[in-house]
Amino acid sequence: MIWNEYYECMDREKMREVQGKRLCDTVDRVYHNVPFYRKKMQTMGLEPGDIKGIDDITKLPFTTKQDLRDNYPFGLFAVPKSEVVRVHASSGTTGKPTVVGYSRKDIYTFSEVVARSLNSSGATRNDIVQIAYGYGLFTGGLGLHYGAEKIGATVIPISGGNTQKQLQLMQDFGSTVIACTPSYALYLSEAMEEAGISPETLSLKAGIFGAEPWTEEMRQNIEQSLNIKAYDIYGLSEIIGPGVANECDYQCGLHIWEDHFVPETIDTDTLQPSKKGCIGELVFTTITKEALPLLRYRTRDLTRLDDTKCECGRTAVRMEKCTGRSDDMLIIRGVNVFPSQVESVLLEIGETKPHYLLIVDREGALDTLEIWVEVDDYYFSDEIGKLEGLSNRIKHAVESVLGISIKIKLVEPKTIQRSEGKAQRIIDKRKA
Ligand code: DLL
Repeated sequence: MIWNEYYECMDREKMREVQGKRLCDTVDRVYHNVPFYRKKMQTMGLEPGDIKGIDDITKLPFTTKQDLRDNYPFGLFAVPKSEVVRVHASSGTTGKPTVVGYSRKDIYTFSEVVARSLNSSGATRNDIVQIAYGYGLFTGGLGLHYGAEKIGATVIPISGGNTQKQLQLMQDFGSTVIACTPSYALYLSEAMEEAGISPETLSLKAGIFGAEPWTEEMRQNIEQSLNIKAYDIYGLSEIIGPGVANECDYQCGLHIWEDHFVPETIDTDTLQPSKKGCIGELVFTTITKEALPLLRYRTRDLTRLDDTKCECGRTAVRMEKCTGRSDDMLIIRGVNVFPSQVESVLLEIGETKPHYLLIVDREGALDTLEIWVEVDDYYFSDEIGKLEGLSNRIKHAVESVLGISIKIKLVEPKTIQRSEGKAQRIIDKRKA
């Protein structure tokens, strides 16, 4: 069963019509209610009437995270504060958080898109969904919560952390679905192993993992260690939170709920639309949001779009699993490096633990990259040759993918800090 067959399987031409109409309404609203957008459009010589359909979207101005910061906290809201029923915020790395707001209708939309996401991950009213995303200003916990209630599932609102309790409830309550970051899923599987809990004895069948990049190799690792099917859920607070897109059973890209969020990909240098099917920066325009409608929001996430029909029957465009953000991209001696490239290689070799950390530094004028990888205890008790052999194998494999020389440091289990939310995989000492 598809949660909202009407929209999820809509003929593409018809979808473009729906999007066009909603886009025109949104542009009209932001022009009249958000001085920031009115000014931007006026500077470009653009009036709401110039936007006649979805093809005109490329005429509109972009919005960036900096624009949200500059208008902190509520400057981009398009409704009076009395209409705002909830706010969320993301911590951000510098100074003030990014604040987002929701009207009652936006909360309804939020639960609708999360309901679709859960449903496309196979969850139904018969499931017990353990929500281990953080509750609070982060959109993960409450976002998943409302969607899971909407499909009629039984919700366990445990929030992030408290790993022993997670395991206890998972066993005692018979959770069938776990929702958390992929890195926390790894942590849970490790804790399970330590506690002598075999995943086969649990009722878990699916995981809804997102909020951070994770590779196909990581998916396999998690699926095996937890004995579940692992689905990718994507979203960002500026657009609504989790549930902007989600995988279906075929796991061949994440369906974007595009009757609410119109995706584009752009070339980051020219800011022009990327060529069809090519990787670019993902950009979203919200077309139903009331409190914080955003035009062409630059996500910094890199992916490509595929609008061919999926085997599941949905026509909703799919974004490829997003394994990198332009912000996460390290430039080391002029070479672009994504942590996900390292993750793929490590997990493919398969002789280490799936916990790693990239440490970037500078020696004189030269950038250096050291990768810490955890290995089993027994490597340290065994003869040193084994450790060296493994270290060399990893070094060569990573170097041949990245094209730069690196250092590998094999470390004992638990050396790298475990994450209850989004994992931190990079320490860039050049910025210190
Ligand atoms: O992370 C919302 C969310 C919560 C998504 C729970 C999924 C599950 P923010 O904190 O605003 O919102 O961070 C958004 O996280 O731009 C991506 O860079 C990254 N991200 C989110 N989901 C994925 C994913 C939430 N599935 C930022 N794969 C986004 C890769 C993801 N990156």
